[in-house]
Amino acid sequence: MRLSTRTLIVAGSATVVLAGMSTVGWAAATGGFRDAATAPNGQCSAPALSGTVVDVTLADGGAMMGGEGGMMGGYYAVGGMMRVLASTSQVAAGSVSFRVANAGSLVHELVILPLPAGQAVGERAVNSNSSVDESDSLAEASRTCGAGAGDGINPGAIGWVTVNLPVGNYELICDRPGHYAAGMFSELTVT
Ligand SMILES: [Cu+2]
Repeated sequence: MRLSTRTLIVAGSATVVLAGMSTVGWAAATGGFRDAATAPNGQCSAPALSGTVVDVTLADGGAMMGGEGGMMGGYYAVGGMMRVLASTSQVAAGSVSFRVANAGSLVHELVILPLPAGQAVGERAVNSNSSVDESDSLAEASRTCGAGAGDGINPGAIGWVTVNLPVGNYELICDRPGHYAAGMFSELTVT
């Protein structure tokens, strides 16, 4: 029951992506979060979050491949379906809360990294673990139905984190092995 509900929602979202929506605003435009605080399958909700709230959807196109199970190569082969989709690309400096929904079929996470001057998103070096250097991470949302760092956000669940962001450019990434290289990054400008 739970699985089928999530699959339906994710499949609908994937269709919107295929239709060519820009990544920014996708979640808001589709109402992908329903009441904007509940996980895609309703398995958990975020508490009231302080500061500016940014909704982030983590997508892998997995639903298009039939949902659960393996097929990692398949997901990548779908082409550009592994994404970090934020409800906005610009926020004011100060307290910012990220409410992160995993709409895919794989475990994901959100890590907030400063974007070095002169570097574009997606350009970080990938190490031998198929991950990137997170040593300058400001915060991450990687806990299923919880705040802050954990073991990853399960499919259909949400996580959240609140962080004080100074003016600057940031990169929102998923650093599960291979996911950054597969396209899970997005730029956030703090003004
Ligand atoms: Cu990921």
